[in-house]
Amino acid sequence: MKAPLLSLCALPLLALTPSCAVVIGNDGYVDGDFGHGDVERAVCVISGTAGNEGVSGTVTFTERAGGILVEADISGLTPGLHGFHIHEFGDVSGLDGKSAGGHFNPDEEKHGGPEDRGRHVGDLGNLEADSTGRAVYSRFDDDVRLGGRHSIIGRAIVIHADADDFTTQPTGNAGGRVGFGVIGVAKD
Ligand SMILES: [Cu+2]
Ligand SMILES: [Zn+2]
Repeated sequence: MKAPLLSLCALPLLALTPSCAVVIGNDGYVDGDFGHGDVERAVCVISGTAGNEGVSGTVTFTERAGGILVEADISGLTPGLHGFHIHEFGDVSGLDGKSAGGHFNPDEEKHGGPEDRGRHVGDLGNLEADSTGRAVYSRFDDDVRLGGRHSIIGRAIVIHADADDFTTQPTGNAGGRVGFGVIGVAKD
């Protein structure tokens, strides 16, 4: 929940349109109103890329005090670690996953691990699939947002063939893209 501290319209001529509202939320970010209202939950349904059709699952992002709770439950992976990122574009038209672009990085930081300072906003670390190919992930993140400059709405989740090493620039050397989906607004 945001407690708006300030709401103003810079230009009187624009005062008739709700889209001119500027709200400084208690997360310190200036949030434009992109028509999403105050989004508190987002969801991404994962599909397999070409050749990886067995990959499926769901990723959710839920606003909580102190950050965004990121939860994933993915099946159809090979056992072991798989790079798990938010990529810049919610474009899943390319069946190899490449149309999603690179890691979401609004602050032009270096690639890193999820607990690193100054990482890409999209750097969520790795999923770890068990011997049946199922990966369950749950952690709080204080870089991703559901509004404002760090908003992940309309961007993509990409799951990779290999582990993210948190070091190689700018990708983490996580290999090909085996699963992807677009992050959308979810019912609260
Ligand atoms: Cu990635
Ligand atoms: Zn990255």
